Amino acid sequence: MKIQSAKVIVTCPGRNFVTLKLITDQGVYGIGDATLNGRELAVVAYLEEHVIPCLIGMDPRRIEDIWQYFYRGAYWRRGPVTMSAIAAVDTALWDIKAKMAGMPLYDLLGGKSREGVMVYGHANGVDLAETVDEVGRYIDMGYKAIRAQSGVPGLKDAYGVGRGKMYYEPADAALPSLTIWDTHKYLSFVPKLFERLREVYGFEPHLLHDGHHRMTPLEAAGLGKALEPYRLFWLEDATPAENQEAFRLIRQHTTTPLAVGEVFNTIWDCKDLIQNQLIDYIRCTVVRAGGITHLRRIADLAALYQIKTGSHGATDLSPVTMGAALHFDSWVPNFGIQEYMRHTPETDAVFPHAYSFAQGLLYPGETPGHGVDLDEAEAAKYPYKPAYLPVARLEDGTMWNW
Ligand code: GCO
Ligand code: MG
Repeated sequence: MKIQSAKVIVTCPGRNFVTLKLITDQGVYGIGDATLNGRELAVVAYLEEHVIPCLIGMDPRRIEDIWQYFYRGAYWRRGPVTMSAIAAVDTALWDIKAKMAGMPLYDLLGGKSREGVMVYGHANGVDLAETVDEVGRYIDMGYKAIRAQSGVPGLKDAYGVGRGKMYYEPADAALPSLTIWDTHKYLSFVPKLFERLREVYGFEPHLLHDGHHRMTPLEAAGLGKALEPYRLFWLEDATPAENQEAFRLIRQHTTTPLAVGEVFNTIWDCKDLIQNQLIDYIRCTVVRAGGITHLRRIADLAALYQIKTGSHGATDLSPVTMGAALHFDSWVPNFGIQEYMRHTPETDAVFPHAYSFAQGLLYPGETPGHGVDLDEAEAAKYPYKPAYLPVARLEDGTMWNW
C-alpha cells in the first residue's frame, strides 16, 4: 500500500484553516489539521516543500516509522511549524488506518473508556454583569463546565473578550491589533468575578479561568490563593512555561488546580512540569503536539503522576483536530476535560463531521476514521485571508504577552 498523492487545502470560512489530505493507491484517504494561527502559510510551505515529496510512495500503514522519519529525519526537531506539519501527517494516517479497519478511531486506540467527553465552553462579557449572564446561558445550554473571562474595569481590552459571543474569534485583523494590559487591575478584579459566579450559580458548575501567560509566578500564586474559596476546575497558563521551574513557586502557595500546555509541541516541553507534579492538567492537543502518536506518549507520562488531559480546543484548531481529539479523549484513561469553542456554521459546512454535543458532553460518532471530512468545493469558496492575533503592551508601552 502506498501514499499516491497529497494536497494541502487552505480555506477561510471566517478564519483560516490548513488541511492535509493524503490519498492512497487503494482509494482510501485521510485528512489532518495543520493550522497554526497567524503562521498558517509557514506550515503550508513546510508540508508542500519538505514533507509531501518524501511522503509520496511511503506505506501509510507504518504510522510510527513515518512519525520518526519526519521527527528524527529532519535533524531540526520540535517547534510549532514542524510539529503541526508532523501532526497533520500523523492524524491523516490514523484516519486512513481506522477507515481501513472499518472502526471509529477510538476503537483502534483501545476502545472507549467513557460514554461521552465532558467539554467546557467559553463565557465572556465586557464586564462582570455580562459575564455572569453569559455563564448562565452556557448552564442553560447544558454545559457542566464553563470558562469565564471578563473585561476588566479600567482596561479597554482583556484576553478572552472580543466581538461576538458564541463564535468569538481572537485573530481578527490583517495585522496584529494593539491591546493594553495591566496585571494589577486584572488581579483586583478576577476574585470578585468568581465570588459573584459562585453566589449566583452555586458550586455545581465547574468554573475555569485562563490567565493567558500574563502573570509573574508570584502574581499567579497570589491569584490562585485568592480563588481557592471558589474552587475552580483550573487556572490555566498562570505564567509562561518556557521555564518549567516557575510553576514550583505557584504550586507551593495554592491548591487551585493548574493547567498548562496549549503552546507546547513535544513531551520535552511537559516533562519537568509532569515529573515534578507542578500541574494538574496537560493541555497539549493533536495538532500542536505531533498528532495522536505523540500525544498519547504525553498522556501516558502524565498518567504516572495522576495528571489528567485537558486538550486545547479553541476555534483556531479545525474541526479535524476536534474530531481526532474526541476519539483520543474517549479512549485516554486519564481524561480530564476537553475545551470546546464552537466553530461557525460556515466552518461546519466546510468540515462535515460525525461529532455532536448533548448535555455538556461531546460524542465522537461512530464513523470509521476520525469522522471529519473536508468538502473541497465548499472550502474553495473561502480563499486565505491574512489574520493575526492581537499583541499586548503595558500602559507605559512595554511589550507584554498577549
Ligand atoms: C484557549 C487559548 C486560545 C488561544 C488561541 C491562540 O485557552 O482557548 O488560550 O484562546 O489564545 O488558541 O491561537
Ligand atoms: Mg488558553
